[in-house]
Order: sequence, then structure tokens, then C-alpha cells
Amino acid sequence: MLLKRSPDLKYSDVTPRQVYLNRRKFLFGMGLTGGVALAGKNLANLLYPSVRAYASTKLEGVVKGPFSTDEKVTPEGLVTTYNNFYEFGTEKRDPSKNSGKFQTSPWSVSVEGEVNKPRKFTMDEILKLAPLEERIYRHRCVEAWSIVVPWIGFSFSVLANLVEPTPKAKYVAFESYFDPKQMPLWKYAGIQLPYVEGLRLDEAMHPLALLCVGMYGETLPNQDGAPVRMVLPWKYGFKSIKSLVKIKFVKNQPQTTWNITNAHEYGFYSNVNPKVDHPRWSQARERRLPGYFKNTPTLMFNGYADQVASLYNGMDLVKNY
Ligand SMILES: Nc1nc2c(c(=O)[nH]1)N[C@H]1C(S)=C(S)[C@@H](COP(=O)(O)O)O[C@H]1N2
Ligand SMILES: [Mo]
Repeated sequence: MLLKRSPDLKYSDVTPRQVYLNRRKFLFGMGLTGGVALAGKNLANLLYPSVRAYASTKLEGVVKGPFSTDEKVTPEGLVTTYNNFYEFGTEKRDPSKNSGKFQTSPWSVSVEGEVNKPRKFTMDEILKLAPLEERIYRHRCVEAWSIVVPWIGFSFSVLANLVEPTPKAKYVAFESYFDPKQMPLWKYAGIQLPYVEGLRLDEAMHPLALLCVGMYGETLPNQDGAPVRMVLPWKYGFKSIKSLVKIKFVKNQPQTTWNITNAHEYGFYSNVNPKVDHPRWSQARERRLPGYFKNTPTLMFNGYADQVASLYNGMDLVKNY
């Protein structure tokens, strides 16, 4: 329905434009390649100046968590300026430019539905539920680019177990914060808001499923989903819902934003799968940012097959895309 109001800003139109813009960035960057090799990380951060300064603070007592990849971490300044957060605009630069004044304190998350102990968690309570772990995960966007991010948080199952899901709980429905006043560009998002996502209960309870409160040693910048979000490293990035306010345990498979928007292209599962192409582009390879070429092979379940493949035993992953 919203798509009709802004046909020029459909998701389908965003990608080709991004590719075009990135080509320009690349051509500019080529001249600096030698310099990058010399100055390494610092120059990379200079090229992608971070605009996270607003609210992030250092997170204390962070321990090393399980499942970290030893691949090269993407420069922080790029991860905080190349975002999908449609509530703050559809261009990659928009969320970093437009989310600076987003109020994320006080904040609470309501956990409800098929649970014995429904309750609200304040952000302070969430931060104390479990030791904060740094987990360096690959992140694969459905648009065929990828990054490697040192997220901070703990398994979602910690929070879930506290509210005691009943036997009727088969799925978990997630909802993002939505305030048209703070997110004036919502009108051009081309998606129905608030942003909603969902997981099967066993997916949500998998230890890899991260309730994320920070990155790069600090609290989450607004553009990356402050103050709390999900990170599901074996699924396309859009499953990793930002700025969570509601978590509901439910009997039936919940609706999800991109499935509502375009069911033909975005399924409920959305597991990273190099063998199932997007209707409009191949998913076999990805562009590992800040690189330009789409020359990194995409791995089944984004490289997390050993951990998660058994969740999908006996399922047709072409049908359940
Ligand atoms: N609320 C909300 N959550 C969202 C999105 C969004 O537009 N709104 N975009 C998704 C997509 S498509 C991706 S790739 C990731 C991007 O996370 P990052 O910007 O922190 O890398 O967030 C996901 N979560
Ligand atoms: Mo994405």
C-alpha cells in the first residue's frame, strides 16, 4: 500500500542506484589504494568517517564470546555510515545522517504472548541479564554485500528463558520502535511500519541468535539499531531487526516486513543460500565491503552451516526461501 505513494523509492530501485553510487566511490577510492595499504586501518576509517559520536559509550566488562570468525573486521566508520534502516531513509548514508537525535533513553522492551512471566525490561535491566560478549559475525545483506562486525550482546535465549515460553509458543514476533515524528522520512520508506520480523522458536533459541546491545566496544549507534536489536548471522540482514520494543511469543508464523512488501522475493526463512538466487540477482557471490567486486563466494547459511543446518533438516530450502 505504501509502495503506491512512493513508486520511485521501491526497494527494487534502490539497489541499482546504490551499485551506481558505489562505482563512483570505488573509482575515487582507486587512486587512494596505495595510501590505504600504507596507512591501513586509520586511513580506512578516515575514508568512511564515523558519525556515531552522538550517544555511544564504552561498554565495560565485555568478554570474548563463542563463534567469532577470524576474518578481517570491517572498518567501523564504514559499518556506521553504510546502513539499511528505512525509518531514517533508504539511501545507505541516510540513517547515519538522520538518526542523530533519535531518543533511545529511557527505553524498554515488552516481552509478552505465550509466556508464563510476561514483563517489560528496561535497557538497564537488559544490560545486566548476562555477561556481555563480543562476537565477530559475518553479516550478509540480501543485496549481496557483506561486512564483518564485532557485535556485543548475549544469546537471545537468555531473555527468552526468563519469561518462560509456554508449550504453545512456536514462533517469536519482533517489532521495532516507530515514531513518525522522530522518523519523518518514514513516508518514503516504501514499507509498512513499524518494522516487524519473526523467527521459529527453535531458531530464536539457537545460541548464535544474538540480542545485541553494542558494537566495536561501545553501545550501538542509532543508525545500527540502538539501543537493542537482533543479529542473526546465518540469515539475510533484514531479519536482524533494529531498535526493538516488542517481543511476542506466538502460536502461528508471524508476518515479516519484507514478506509483506514483496513475498515473491523475501520469504519467512531468508537463510543465506548461495544456491537460491534472488529473482533479480545471483546470491552465489557477495561484495565484501569496502571492496567493490562481487567476488567473495557466499557460503551456505553464511558460513554457519555446522551450527544451524540441523534446524532445517528435511525442509525444502528452495520452497522455504
Ligand atoms: N527496523 C529496521 N530494522 C532493520 C532494517 C530496517 O530498515 N529497519 N534493515 C535491515 C537490513 S536490510 C539490514 S542489511 C540490517 C542492516 O544493519 P546495519 O545497518 O547495522 O548493518 O538491518 C536490518 N534491520
Ligand atoms: Mo539488508
